[in-house]
Amino acid sequence: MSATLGNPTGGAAPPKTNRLGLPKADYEGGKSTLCLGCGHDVITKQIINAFYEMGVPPHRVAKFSGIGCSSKTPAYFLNRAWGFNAVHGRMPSLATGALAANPTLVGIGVSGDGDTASIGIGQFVHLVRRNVPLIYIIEDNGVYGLTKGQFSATADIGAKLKNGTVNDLTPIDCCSLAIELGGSFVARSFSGDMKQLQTILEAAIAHRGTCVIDVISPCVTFNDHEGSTKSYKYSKEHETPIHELGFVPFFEETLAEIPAGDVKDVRFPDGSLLRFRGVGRDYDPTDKEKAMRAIHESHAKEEILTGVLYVDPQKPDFNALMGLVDEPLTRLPLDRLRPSREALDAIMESMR
Ligand SMILES: Cc1ncc(C[n+]2csc(CCOP(=O)(O)OP(=O)(O)O)c2C)c(N)n1
Ligand code: SF4
Ligand SMILES: [Mg+2]
Repeated sequence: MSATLGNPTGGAAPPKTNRLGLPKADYEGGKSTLCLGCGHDVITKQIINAFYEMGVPPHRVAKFSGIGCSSKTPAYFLNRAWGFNAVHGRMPSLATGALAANPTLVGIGVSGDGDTASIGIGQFVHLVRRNVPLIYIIEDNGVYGLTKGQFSATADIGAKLKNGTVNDLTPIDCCSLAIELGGSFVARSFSGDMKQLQTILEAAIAHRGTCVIDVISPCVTFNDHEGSTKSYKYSKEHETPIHELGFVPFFEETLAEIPAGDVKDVRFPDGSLLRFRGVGRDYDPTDKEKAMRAIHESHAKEEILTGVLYVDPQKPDFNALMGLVDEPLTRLPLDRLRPSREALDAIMESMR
């Protein structure tokens, strides 16, 4: 009886669809095998929401990851996308190659704080300085969840493990590092702040260049206790959004959530608009020095500063800097793919 409610034809109501006519189910993936309550699963849900709302065709997406609980998550979203699971910490070089070979794909990488800031730091820094067009999510829980909870390089000084071990090594802040390296979209969020996270992800889909999104994502099994600075309770109490965010994708016209007025608007090349309203602070997300200062001050105040901390939508991405063509290399005929005999002869001649 309940199946007929609200549907005069008597059949099941058709599912809600996005601008491509696809239901949310087309953006989902396999069933998660992570611990119940893991922050990473909440991030997965927001990735599904963001790609659905933005109406990205799932088969136009390439998913990348390394090794870790976080790196398992691309299996739990966008089943119909392409996917590649790299060796621990080596996802950036794979993604760089794949997205150079086919720039028509929307690239999303999911990594962990260990996969990025410990073993993968050498790869991460070069991805950012090259501005490879990849949405790079760090699911940051301060520990190596998959190998039973050792401190990672993002663990705060004074943070305590369950067994009482205290971290006294300086943490790496992936956001300030990314801004320093010329990152063109740098954000921090918290898995417990779902609305902000979804808005950041939607804006990242519109951006062309590396989007570093560091998401505090509590590990409920190994790092959610008293004395942890990445627990759900600590993160909830210390999260400090630096602004309110509103996003209008290029295919919509109005932004009802945040009225114009005391706001800053940033427009992306595709016409999408990101609107920032300050929350009692003098903050400009396009000012690199202010962003760095705000992050440093947040450490001293023990705040977890969240929002889009820095953005430069005009910075050319890696493919543009390299002068690559917009078409996938596999579709180029041989005469466009390799230099002609005359061109090679001229190079040889020049070296005589
Ligand atoms: C080359 C190599 N070294 C070490 C490991 C063991 N290992 C697997 S996952 C992992 C850390 C994962 O931590 P993180 O990236 O923070 O992901 P999380 O599990 O916390 O989501 C380590 C050290 C490995 N798989 N390969
Ligand atoms: S060990 Fe931690 S990070 Fe891994 S699935 Fe469980 S809660 Fe999540
Ligand atoms: Mg981790």
